[in-house]
Amino acid sequence: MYTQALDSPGAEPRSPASAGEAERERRFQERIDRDEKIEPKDWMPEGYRQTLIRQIAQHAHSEIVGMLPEGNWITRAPTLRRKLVLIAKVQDEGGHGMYLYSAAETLGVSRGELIEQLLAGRAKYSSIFNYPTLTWADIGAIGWLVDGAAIMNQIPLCRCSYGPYARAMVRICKEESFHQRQGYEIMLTLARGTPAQREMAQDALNRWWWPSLMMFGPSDAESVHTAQSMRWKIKRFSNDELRQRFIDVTVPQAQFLDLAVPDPALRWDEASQHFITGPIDWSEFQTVLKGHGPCNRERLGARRAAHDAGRWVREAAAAYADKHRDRTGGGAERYAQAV
Ligand code: FAQ
Repeated sequence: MYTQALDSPGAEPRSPASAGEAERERRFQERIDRDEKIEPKDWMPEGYRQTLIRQIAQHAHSEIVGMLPEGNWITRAPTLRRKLVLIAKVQDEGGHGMYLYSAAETLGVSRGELIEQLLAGRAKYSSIFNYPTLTWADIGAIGWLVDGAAIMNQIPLCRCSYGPYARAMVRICKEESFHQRQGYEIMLTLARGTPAQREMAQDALNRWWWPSLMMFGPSDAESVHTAQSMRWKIKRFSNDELRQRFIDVTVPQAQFLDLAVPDPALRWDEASQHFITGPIDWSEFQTVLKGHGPCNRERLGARRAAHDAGRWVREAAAAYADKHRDRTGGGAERYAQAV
């Protein structure tokens, strides 16, 4: 995707073209080291801008595609209360996508361009959303595990060096926290329910556990962007550090539910005070990233169909903007561009 425009991933910042450029990069890094926020109109190295566009766009796409697995259950939620909560959650995710596209736009890329990359299959979104939601318990497991992993990854992003991304993450994290609790509450209800409900909860944990661990990205040894992103304070922790934190808080939650984590090698290590898991099957992660996960085709197909179905709304908004441009001084036009 956009990374192709970058220097070789994980490499040192580009050798500056001039002494002036070197001086600007030095001052930029000093600002980062002082924990100052970088704002859209500030000078920034091209690699920093491109890294942020890549990460924020991938994050925005994940929120939008992430609406699909849960959206699948809105019509079949078991009670009116569950239905209301699920609709609100899925709507929140759409909102997160919108904030994030807006944050990316402050870096000089248009939302239309990013959406076109997604629909053309040239952009990444989180691997986790290429798995199917087979039963109602999957909605509980997504809230508990997927939102739980998302929070673990995203709380540090509230301190990201780029102001618009950091500020968007504050509200997103508050909402994700509610999402995580609603998921855990579904799991608790099922785990304390009938034997069939309990079995459904266990089956969902079996299927979502390993893909949730993969959400944090490749191991530190394989992660191409972490070192540079941490120097720029875009990322504050490595993929493995965040994955370990997630494991350490989630295993006791599974124990409270009296459900078994599907990992025979899982053990508590007294020396390090961490839960140690068995090996992650990274070949599965790579398969999903290459587009061959269980639902990759279905997800992109659904997004393309939604985009086509919404064409008349965009056209109507553009026509409205044209008609009222003079009267509103451009306000309606800005509205049309935003929808
Ligand atoms: N899936 O060098 P790294 C959510 C790619 S939101 C797909 O370690 P980086 C809310 C990575 O892009 C979930 N691709 O990369 C919700 C790179 O590819 P590239 C999304 C992945 O950027 C809940 C390559 O592998 N969250 O769940 C994945 O330093 C419920 C090398 O990796 C965010 O996007 C993956 N899992 O670290 C919604 C958070 N992992 O670009 C609905 C922001 C890695 O070179 C329902 N993003 N890759 O072609 C981040 O924190 C980082 O981008 C990481 C990856 C940690 C995801």
